[in-house]
Amino acid sequence: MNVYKRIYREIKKYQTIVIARHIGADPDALGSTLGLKDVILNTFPNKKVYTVGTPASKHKYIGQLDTFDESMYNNSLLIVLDTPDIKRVDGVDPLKFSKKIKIDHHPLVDKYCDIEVIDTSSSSASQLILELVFSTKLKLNKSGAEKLFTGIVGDTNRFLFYYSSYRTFYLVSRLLKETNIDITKVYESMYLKSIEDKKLQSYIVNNIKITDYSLGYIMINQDILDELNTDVATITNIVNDLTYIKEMVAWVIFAYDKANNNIRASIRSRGPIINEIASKYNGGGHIYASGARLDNFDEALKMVEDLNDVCKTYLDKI
Ligand SMILES: [Mn+2]
Repeated sequence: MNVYKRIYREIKKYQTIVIARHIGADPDALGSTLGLKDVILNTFPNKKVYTVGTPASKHKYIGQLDTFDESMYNNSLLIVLDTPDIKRVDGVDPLKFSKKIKIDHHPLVDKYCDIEVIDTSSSSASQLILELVFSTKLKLNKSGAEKLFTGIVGDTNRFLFYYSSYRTFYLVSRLLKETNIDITKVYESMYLKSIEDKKLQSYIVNNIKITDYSLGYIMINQDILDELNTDVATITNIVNDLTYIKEMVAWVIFAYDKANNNIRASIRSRGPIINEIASKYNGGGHIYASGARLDNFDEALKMVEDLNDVCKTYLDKI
């Protein structure tokens, strides 16, 4: 039987369903989990469906999360989306559920569920949920469609990245035809920025260093964060706004994370493969989009050297 049909059968069977995703929620993690919840409730109005994990205030437009309590471990189905490693599942211990399903588009890290759909050719977890919906009797509604669209747009950076495939456009086209959502409303919720946010972007552009091999890097310590009146999550996220700068083939923002007393690195690339370097420094991710955690800025400098080597190898080949 087709794996989506098997998943549908489990969804149909369970009265209570808990949907989880990775820590550090992004639009795809939230859009896929909240979108799936909407779709399940639209199809089976009497079920109890909970989306769990720590909320992220800047993405609260996507929807409200539920509070998890221990009683939910009993007799419920767990569906984990967008999360390759068990230690990054937010808010629940997957092993305490008797039935578990994982749907993900990252390369496999841990196998921790009974049914696992891993498709690294998919742009996003939200795209896989859309595929699940269109392959089964699950019924898409407008609010679910908005959330899934948000997730796809988030992970593809508005269909910019290479993994926006014909499948992505096909599924999105069908979504738009069936639900007629207002995409400009979605884009405004996602991309409207204050002038202060744009000034942060200018700070990065004005201060980023570029090596001879087209690696861009910048180190942000606590003093700079205070001076800019921002936080580690906001500043490292600017990495997504630097995609088409001619002088850089890969770029990384390092920033001090006070809460964890370490350095967060956000890395992007438009050619060199960067996730192997990220894994070397306590991180990981996609080939062109990764993150890592470092002990201090000296270690960050070593990572700069490693990334620079990767850029050099890449430039030598093209
Ligand atoms: Mn994702």
